[in-house]
Amino acid sequence: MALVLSATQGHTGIITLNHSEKRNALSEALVHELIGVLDDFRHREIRAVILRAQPGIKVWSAGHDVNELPGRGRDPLGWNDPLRILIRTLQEYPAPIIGLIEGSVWGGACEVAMACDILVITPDVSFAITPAKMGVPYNIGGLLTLLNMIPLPIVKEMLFTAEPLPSDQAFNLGIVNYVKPADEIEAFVGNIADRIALNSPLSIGVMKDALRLLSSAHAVSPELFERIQGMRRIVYDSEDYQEGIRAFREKRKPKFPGK
Ligand code: KGA
Repeated sequence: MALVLSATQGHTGIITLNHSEKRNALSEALVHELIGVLDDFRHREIRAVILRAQPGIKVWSAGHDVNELPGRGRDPLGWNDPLRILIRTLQEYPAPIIGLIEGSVWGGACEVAMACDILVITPDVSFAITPAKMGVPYNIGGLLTLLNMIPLPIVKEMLFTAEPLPSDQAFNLGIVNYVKPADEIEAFVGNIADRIALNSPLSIGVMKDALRLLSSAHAVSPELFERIQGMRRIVYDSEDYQEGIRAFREKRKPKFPGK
């Protein structure tokens, strides 16, 4: 069974996450298929991509596949981690990606949403960024993706509480472009894609890339980078990290010793 479905309508490509049994967790296999579809769309010069889950779904994506997080002592979100590869692919994709979101969005899937260019959601959507529930030190690039989309006090609250941010707050803060009822969202998003497809793909592609480069133009010195990596290492070497993953696998609440 395909973990990801794809279709095209004119210049628009549609990607549907299709692994609801595992709540569309971003496993290596699912990410691999998703990137394969984007490669195909790129060759076919698709001008706008819609990234969605199955209509009416309760969980848009449960985030990183927790069962694929490495054991203690290895960076859980290193450069070649599937989530990291997916985020870079979305950000570097040469045409706009519109996130059509229904249901709850968890952990790394929130970053996937934030890596989309335009977000349209239904009223039932919530975004919960949950590394603190897992003892995971989120990575530098990932924090920057979030910071580019979410105001700092809200990012802090989301990261520290790991609790869901509801759709109305996401809209009021400008994190998402539109909130639409479930029975209207598909036509609404299709219409945005059609309007984008009428414009110059070259102009749009260059502006998307320029915006990506400008918004990632933070001055991170090698010393600062290494310092943050060193701080992160303390976390993924910790008992908290082991306990977080163990608790998920045992389907219970974690008890973090804080060391
Ligand atoms: N990774 C792997 N498997 C997952 C998963 C995940 N993130 N989320 C759900 N599953 C599996 C789960 O183990 C179960 O498998 C099935 O999907 C249905 O889940 O049937 P199995 O083999 O037991 P469940 O929990 O029964 O579904 P539910 O009751 O509908 O609840 C849905 C939610 C999404 C609320 C629940 O599954 C959940 O809390 N999942 C974890 C959400 C989360 O915190 N994700 C963050 C992952 O970490 C992450 O992205 C990082 C790296 N991070 O934040 O730093």
